[in-house]
Amino acid sequence: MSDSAILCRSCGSAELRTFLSLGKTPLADALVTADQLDRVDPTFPLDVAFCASCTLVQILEEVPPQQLFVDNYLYFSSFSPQLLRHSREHVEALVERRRLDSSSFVVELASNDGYLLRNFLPHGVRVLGVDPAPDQANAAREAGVETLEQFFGVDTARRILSEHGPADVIIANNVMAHVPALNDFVGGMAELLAEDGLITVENPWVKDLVEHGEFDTIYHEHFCYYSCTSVDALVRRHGMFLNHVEYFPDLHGGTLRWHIGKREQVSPEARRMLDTEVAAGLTAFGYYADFAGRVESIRTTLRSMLEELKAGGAAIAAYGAAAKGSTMLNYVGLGTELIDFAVDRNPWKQGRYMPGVHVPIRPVEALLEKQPDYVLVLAWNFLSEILDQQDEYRRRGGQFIRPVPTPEIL
Ligand code: JHZ
Repeated sequence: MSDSAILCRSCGSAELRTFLSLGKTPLADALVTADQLDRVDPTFPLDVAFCASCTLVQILEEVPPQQLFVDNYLYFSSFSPQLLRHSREHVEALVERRRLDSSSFVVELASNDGYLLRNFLPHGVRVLGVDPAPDQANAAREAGVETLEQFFGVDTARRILSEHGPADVIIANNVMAHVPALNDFVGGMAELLAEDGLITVENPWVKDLVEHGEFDTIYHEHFCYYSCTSVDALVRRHGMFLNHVEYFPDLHGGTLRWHIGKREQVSPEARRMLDTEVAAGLTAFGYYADFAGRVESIRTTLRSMLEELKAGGAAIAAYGAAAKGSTMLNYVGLGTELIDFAVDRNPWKQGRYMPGVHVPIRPVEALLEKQPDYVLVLAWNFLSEILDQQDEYRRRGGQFIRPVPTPEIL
């Protein structure tokens, strides 16, 4: 039974079943400027569905990528030391295991500000970044990373192939979720990859999203929410194989790194992960059926917790003008009547306002200046990093609130 007019972005099946509706929300990264404060921000439906045919979880709405990643995109990867460390380690492992040197060619899709590719430069490896966001592409070039300012798909793949030859390694971190034309994207990777080349793709795991209540990572930029099962089906359609899987439980709420190649060499870890997903039920609709109820209960618990604190005279701020923060504030209904301001390290975001709710975004130093009683951690994926960094705020009596998996004052 299908309850949507759209077809699955991966397999084209009409068997999409909706299991969660977050209502209509604004674009999560469309941070509002001071002169836009009088307007009502545009909102778009945010409904999530399961494909009964290939198991891919996806949203039904399709906001044009130009609007999402070019016109309204202030996300720079380089603001998290944890992510920078993770990326550096990934590069070092690739250089060593694949014996990469000046004869090798590495392409990264969604290379952002060059946070990852720049680690290849000391090894003399030829690199090319592909990213449509102009400010991020410029920052990458300044870091010495050649960058093609474009969306990736079969056409871009052919252009790169004719100018640079096949890629020995293609890296696609937190981008496969961001692509509506999924088969064009994966088809492009298949064309560009050398016969013995390796693709690594990283993305949060839908199992962690569901089991840890991470509903706020659902927003219009994220068209798809992956499992090993859905990735396996997707890459096989393009003559490639999911050969290996690595798991990083602390990255972005639980991230998988899929190793994909043109030769079938499936590791015991990859088989185990596929089996785990079947055993956990991820491959059937029932697994997702009670998610909406759990999300609703996070909403009511968090809202009443903050309302009670506020009624008792507490001042409340938020940490992280993250995209997921926008889903959290808008879905739960947290505006300036409860949250005085949000802080963020990214200077591109400071001075703007959170979409929809118009909570102002300040530099992180505002926490010590204003010393609010509580800080709701919107960027909960960086919680331990933030707690370490905010030692002084806590020493002075400030307290943090984590919204998921269940709202909790730490
Ligand atoms: P962060 C982004 O989502 C965007 P977001 C994107 N759509 C995606 O897929 C995921 O990442 C994976 C700030 N910060 O990274 C930086 C501090 O202020 O969780 C960011 O603005 N101080 C591509 O936006 C925000 O918090 C700090 O110490 O939900 C975190 O956003 C740290 C560590 C971060 O992702």
